Amino acid sequence: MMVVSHDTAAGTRPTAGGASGAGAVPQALARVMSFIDPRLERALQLSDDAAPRLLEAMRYSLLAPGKRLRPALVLWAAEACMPASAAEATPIQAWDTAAGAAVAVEMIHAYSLVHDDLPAMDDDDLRRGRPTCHRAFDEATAILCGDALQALAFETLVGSLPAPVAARGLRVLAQASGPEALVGGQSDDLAAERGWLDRSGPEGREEQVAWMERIHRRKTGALFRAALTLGGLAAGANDRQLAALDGYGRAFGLAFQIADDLLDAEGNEATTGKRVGKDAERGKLTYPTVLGLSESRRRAVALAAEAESMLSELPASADDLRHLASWIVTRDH
Ligand code: GRG
Repeated sequence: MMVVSHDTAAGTRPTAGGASGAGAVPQALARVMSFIDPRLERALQLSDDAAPRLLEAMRYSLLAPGKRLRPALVLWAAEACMPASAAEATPIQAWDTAAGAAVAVEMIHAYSLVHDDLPAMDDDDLRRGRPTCHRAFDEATAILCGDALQALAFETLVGSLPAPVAARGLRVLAQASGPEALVGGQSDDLAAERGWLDRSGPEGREEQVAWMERIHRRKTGALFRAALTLGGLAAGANDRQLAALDGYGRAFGLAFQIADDLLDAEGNEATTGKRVGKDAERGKLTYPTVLGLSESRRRAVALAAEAESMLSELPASADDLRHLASWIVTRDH
């Protein structure tokens, strides 16, 4: 039973007792959501100069009920990197320090989902259990909504950290969102799907796995790693701590993606809140199509264990991160 003591407006970190290990993750994510959602709302309290329809679309997309994985990674990384005594005494301090970074990363994620769902890209009608942004509004508004969320992410991040940390953080978030990461991975993914490649596609199992990893490392993994790094930077992490978080993020990102492919192959619309079975329909390379279901599951579990092992030198305050790695490969949404 969760013992909730939260005052999200004042910024208190809710606490809980109850389930342990991966079983505790849904409650831990619920605590992240109750901490971060009021801050997402506040970040969208803009002046009258923000066009009303645009602002409505931004609210619709950013506040939709996602898992808030990326804010969780930011906040839990910050907590893991606080000096042990301080983290135990005042975990809330770590969350408060990193809150702006957590909001910024969720904005980038929400923008990428809005744009990915557009007819010119993945052409989806359902996202987070609701009509996609361009369905609920219109295509032009959805494009502008993504553009605006992206710009606001950087404004939010820079205003939330002391200058030298902010400069480093901005570079981290910009790289993870840019042509060598999120956008580049998306572009190559589309190129493969639409036959725009100037070479034949990957052949043979190993080449296909390497191909998928190169796409997902950029399209999905880079933002997870940026989230962890930003949380660490906000908490004043040292290089060893940052390296541990990054090693965790690499393995976690791939484990997440394999699990996502498995959900597309085996999950259902009611629990995932999005259309499933699309990858197979489009003949897309996925872990289950290349490796089969059981080998994909085996790799996901091994990667989750690898992610957890990367945190061996971090204190007990990294436990939420540890548990998240095993939960990510067993989730149903
Ligand atoms: C348009 C620049 C641009 C990039 C799009 C995010 C993305 C790149 C594509 C989304 C397509 C997709 C399903 C990718 C797989 C991984 C992924 C990002 C899944 C959604 O993330 P979750 O499960 O979503 O964390 P919630 O809704 O819970 O936040």
